Amino acid sequence: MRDDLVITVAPCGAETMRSHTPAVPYTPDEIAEEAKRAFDAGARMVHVHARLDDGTPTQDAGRYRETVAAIRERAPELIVQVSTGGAIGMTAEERLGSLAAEPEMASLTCGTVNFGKGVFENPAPLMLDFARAQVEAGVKPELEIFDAGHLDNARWLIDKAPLPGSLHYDLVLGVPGGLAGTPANVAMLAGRLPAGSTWSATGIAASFLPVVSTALAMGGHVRCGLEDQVEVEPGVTAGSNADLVARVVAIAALLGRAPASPARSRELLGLAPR
Ligand code: KMH
Ligand code: ZN
Repeated sequence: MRDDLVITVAPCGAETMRSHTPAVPYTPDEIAEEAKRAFDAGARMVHVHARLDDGTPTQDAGRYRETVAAIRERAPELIVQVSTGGAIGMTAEERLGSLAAEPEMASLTCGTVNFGKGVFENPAPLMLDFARAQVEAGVKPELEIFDAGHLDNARWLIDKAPLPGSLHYDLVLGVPGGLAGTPANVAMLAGRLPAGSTWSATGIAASFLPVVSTALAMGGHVRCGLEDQVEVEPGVTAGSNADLVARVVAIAALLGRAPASPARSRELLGLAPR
C-alpha cells in the first residue's frame, strides 16, 4: 500500500446549511469536532470556513482565530488551510480576514466563475493582492481551479507574483457554472499542471465519486466534505464529514493507496514540520 495520500476535509464551506444536512457544523467547537472526526478517519488537512452561531458565513478575523484554535486543540496534527474565498458578495478586504488565524495554507481562487445563481468574483488585481498577502504572511497558497481557464490565470499569476517553491492546486469540479466534474476533465487539468506541482481534486455533489476516483487513480490527492457534497453515494446522506473521508479512504485502498502520516503530508506539500 502506498501511504502517500493527503485528504483535505472541507467541513462546512459557506453555502451548506442545516436545511441541506443537520450534520453541517457552524460554531468553532462544532467545526473542530468534525475536523477531529475527519482526522481520525484519515484526513490530514482541513479547509476552514468560519460561521456565526446561526450559520451565517463570516471572514471575521476573531472568529477565524477562535475556530482555528479550537481545531488545533482537538487535532493538533491537522494542516490548517483557511478560505480566502469566503462567500459570494464579500469584499476582497473582508475575505482576507481569515489570514489573521495564522494558518499554514490558504485558498487562492484563480479567476472569476459563475457560482450557482451568483458570480464568484476573482479578477486579476484581487488574485495578485491575495498572492502577495499570503506570501507576506508566510502562508502557502492552494490554487483553486474551478474552470479550465483558471489554469492559464494561475500561470499568469505565478509569472507576476513571487509565489515560492512548488505549488499545490485543488481542482474544484462540478460547481454549477464551472467546469463539469468528469473523469476526462480531471485528467485534462492534471495533465496541464506545471511539472513538480502537487494537486488534489474534489467533485461537487453527484460528481464526488467520479472525480475523486479519477484523482486517486492518477496519483493525485483528494478533497471532500460537507462544503462540497452531502451524499457519500447517490441517495445516502453523510452523517458527518468523517463518512465522506471514510469513503475516500475505502476507494483509495482498492487502488493500493492509504493516507500519509501527518508528518509525511507536510513533507509532500512542502510545508515546514510542526
Ligand atoms: N464559497 C465559495 C464562494 C474558497 O474557499 O476559497 C468560495 C469558496 C472557495 O469556497
Ligand atoms: Zn471553500
